[in-house]
Amino acid sequence: MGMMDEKLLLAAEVAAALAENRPVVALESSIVAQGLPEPENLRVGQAMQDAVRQHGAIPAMTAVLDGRLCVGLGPDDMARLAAAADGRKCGARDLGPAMALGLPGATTVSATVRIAAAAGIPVFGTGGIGGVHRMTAGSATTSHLDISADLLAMSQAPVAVVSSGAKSLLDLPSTLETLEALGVPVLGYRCDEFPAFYSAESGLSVTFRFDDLALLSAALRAHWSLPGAGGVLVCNPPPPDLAMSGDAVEALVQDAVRAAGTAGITGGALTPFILSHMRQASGGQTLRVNAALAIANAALAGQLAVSLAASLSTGDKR
Ligand code: PSU
Ligand code: MN
Repeated sequence: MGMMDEKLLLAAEVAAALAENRPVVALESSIVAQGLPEPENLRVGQAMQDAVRQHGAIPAMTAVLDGRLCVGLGPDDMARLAAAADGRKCGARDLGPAMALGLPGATTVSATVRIAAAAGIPVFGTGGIGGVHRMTAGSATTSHLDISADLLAMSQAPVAVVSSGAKSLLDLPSTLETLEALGVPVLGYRCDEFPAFYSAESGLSVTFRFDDLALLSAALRAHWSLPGAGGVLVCNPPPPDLAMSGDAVEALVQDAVRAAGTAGITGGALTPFILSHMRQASGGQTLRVNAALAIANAALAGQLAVSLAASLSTGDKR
């Protein structure tokens, strides 16, 4: 069956689970290689995998290694990705070139969605998705159009992405409008507001709220029963014991954006600068929230994968 199969390297337990229609959860590796600082990155990557297992599913973290798309990474693979000097942050468009060049690549949401779809994994857990960057004066994070490939990729493949929304340094209204234009449902799991990553408060609404996993699974199956339907964003607010207020986060963003302006930081260096500035200015709180929400989202993704697999085996096939 051609090129895709020989280029997809499924870990043995992932292949076995998929063959038996048991629940699997895709996880991204950019959060480990680029998203979090050492040593939190490897700890969180492992904790996300453990959380998926605790809920009865098999974790499948994705990456490009040795010219192949790996689905299911062990601790050594994660460490290798995090340490790779020539490692790339791979979006969906970067997968082919990185494979051909044999470069190690950590996958973002857009790349992970594409690989999950190729492997037949319908549920994916992550921290937060990329979105539309702010361009308004004063609080701008970019001087030019910058829209994450995550949004388009989510519209192109039938994968449910469990996340705590998008980071509040993004333009959240424009991010939601883009998801609407792309036909991606934004579903709140036990929340009415679109989460703003560090904070549960954005003042923006999800399209529908679900309080029950079986009903959420039914919504996914119904969505995917229509021809051409793509992905779904499932929103899980950050854990309440750690979540910050919307105002506190906004103040941190504004401060960081000002500091970036003063330091002349632009382009690809901007987001990492802002995140690390916020980390320091909050005494590490943003990092604690980030770690906790990523693990909680992996846990919810595990539960959702279990519920979806159960509904597929008992109900009519989709
Ligand atoms: N949000 C996080 N941590 C991350 C990212 C997003 O809380 O590490 C990563 C994800 O991999 C996401 C990517 O897909 O950043 C978006 O990057 P860009 O805006 O360049 O598309
Ligand atoms: Mn971008």
